[in-house]
Amino acid sequence: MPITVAGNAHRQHAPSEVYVGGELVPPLETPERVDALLRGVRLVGWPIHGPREFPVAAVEAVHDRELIEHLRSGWNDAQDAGWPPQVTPDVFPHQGIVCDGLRGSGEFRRKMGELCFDCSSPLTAGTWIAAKEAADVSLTAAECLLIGRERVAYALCRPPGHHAGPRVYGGYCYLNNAAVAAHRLASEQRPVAILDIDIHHGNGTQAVFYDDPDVLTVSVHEHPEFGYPYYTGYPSERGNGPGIDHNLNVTLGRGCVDDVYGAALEAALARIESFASSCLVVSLGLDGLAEDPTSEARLTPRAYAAAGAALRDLNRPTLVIQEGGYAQARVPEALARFLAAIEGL
Ligand code: SP5
Ligand code: ZN
Repeated sequence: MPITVAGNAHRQHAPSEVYVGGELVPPLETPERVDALLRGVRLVGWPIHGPREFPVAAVEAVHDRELIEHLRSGWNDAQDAGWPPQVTPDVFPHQGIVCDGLRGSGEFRRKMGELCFDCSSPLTAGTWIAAKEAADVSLTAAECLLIGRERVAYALCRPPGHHAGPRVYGGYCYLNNAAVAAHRLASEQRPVAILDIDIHHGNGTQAVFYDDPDVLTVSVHEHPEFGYPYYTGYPSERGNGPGIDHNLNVTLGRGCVDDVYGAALEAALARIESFASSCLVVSLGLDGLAEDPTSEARLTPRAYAAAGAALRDLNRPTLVIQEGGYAQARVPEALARFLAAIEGL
């Protein structure tokens, strides 16, 4: 039977409010999400293990040391500098103002603006502990695949990770759990394929592997003309240098329904099938559900069952990493149907 890895330290990251469109609102990315996801796991009965702690070197393989240091100690620096208990940048080094290289009125101020790309992802007292645990959850699940004991493992990561790039965080994401695990898997058995089916573009994962022909990145998401994060995710983004044509963006129109989603997923899977990877990492967001407030998609749990079944048919060792999904009433059923289908039930 496949296994689940989940931790508890994520609860220490629980912002009380975040900015959306300039307004402070209650956050969607909450500890209670994990409770809903665990309800889904219990519906399929997969055993649940705690994470092992890994050296931070595993994270340094995909993230700049300065980003890691900022996540680790930026909140403390901010408190010393008189910032509020939830720290969000309020000035960014926009290309319209930066003139002669990136400088700032002090290191901390420069890092705040440079390393964070949106206003919905505050640093709090427990953010580093939670983000590091999520990376450890994904690495622990990856080890299960490497040992060869499981064909499928589910990493119940929170906070999510796929918007975090080598040197930037945002979109509720701080460390890129999927990229960290994929890098670890690729170091043992190349090549690796990543399929990102969160409804938002996996810009961070794309950026980490953009030049790398050994890690194929494929993302299915709402078109950036209307879908978060708005500035990336176009089909013209195909990779760079040796990594050209090892990144594929498949975009969805407004109000996407199950059948349309299934066809888009087929195109994504065809590319993965043509790439003989030793294993597959799936960034699973459940935020395409009709009830989810962060997308315009109108999917039902049936779409996630179909995705799980299609992945089962690929028949490769598969690491499933939890990304987004905010419609807590619908998440347990969608997750359970995905997991049951990927198991082959
Ligand atoms: C990991 C992940 O799923 N991150 C998503 C971050 C999305 N944040 C901004 C969402 C803006 C939603 N706007 C709501 C408009 C109401 N229809
Ligand atoms: Zn998402």
